Amino acid sequence: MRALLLVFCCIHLATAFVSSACMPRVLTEMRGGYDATVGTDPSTPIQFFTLPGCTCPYAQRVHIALLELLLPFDMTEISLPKPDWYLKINPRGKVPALRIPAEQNAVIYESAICNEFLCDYATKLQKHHTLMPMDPIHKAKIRLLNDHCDNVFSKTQFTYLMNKDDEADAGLRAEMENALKCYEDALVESKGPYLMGEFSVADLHVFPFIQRLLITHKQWKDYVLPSDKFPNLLAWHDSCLERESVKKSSMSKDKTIEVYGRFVAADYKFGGLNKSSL
Ligand SMILES: N[C@@H](CCC(=O)N[C@@H](CS)C(=O)NCC(=O)O)C(=O)O
Repeated sequence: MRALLLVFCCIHLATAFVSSACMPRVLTEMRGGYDATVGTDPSTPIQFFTLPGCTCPYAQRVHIALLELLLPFDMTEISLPKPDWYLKINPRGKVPALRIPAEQNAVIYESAICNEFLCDYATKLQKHHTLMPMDPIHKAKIRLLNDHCDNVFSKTQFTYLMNKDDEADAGLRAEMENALKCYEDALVESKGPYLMGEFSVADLHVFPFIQRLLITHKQWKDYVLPSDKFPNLLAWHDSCLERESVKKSSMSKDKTIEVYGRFVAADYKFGGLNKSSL
């Protein structure tokens, strides 16, 4: 009985330690009064720079990776217009970005590069979780899926969403479905539940975009992903939604509609034209 109690206490303490070590502190940027480039004790956890309210899909990729890899981090929310000091972190002025006090304050940006770094860093720290398989063919497949997301799929998604010419709608919808087929095919090949079988950087790279698609295209196009064409992709979306990392990094449905409502009203141009006044 005493041995059982001891095992129970050990499990409880271990769980409490892991969750407190991974609980991010949110350091909200206060204009003029705060500069995240100072105060860099090497024992400070990874600094993760994002937008407030989990609105950025690129930052969500990195947020999911940090949580999945159980890497302790502090989250700094950068409100727009971005403060000048932020250009010292990311000269491109975009989120996400990471700063690693334990590695001479190395700075990393671009979500795909941040996530490859985090996978390598977790291996270096001998964490037992990974989101990138060792096999070179599997790695290449993941990079191809991620390239497809950034250079093909996301553009079709936003072009269809923002289109206001009724005659062009069917063609743009078909282009988007054509681009989505790549994920349905990958899930058939992997036999699920995730794109490479196990949850990997391929899933967290595209998930934020498909999560937004399901909400915004229903709202403005009355479009739902057809279950006869995309049965595996719909099941994949639901499996991703059940993960704690996804729940913690997601903006709510109402917030999604509020944010995208502004984009739709303003004819915001996605896909490289992020310099809108919004
Ligand atoms: N290619 C970048 C895209 C990041 C990006 O566009 N982030 C947006 C927020 S969702 C941003 O910071 N936009 C501000 C700007 O372009 O000034 C990545 O993958 O990290």
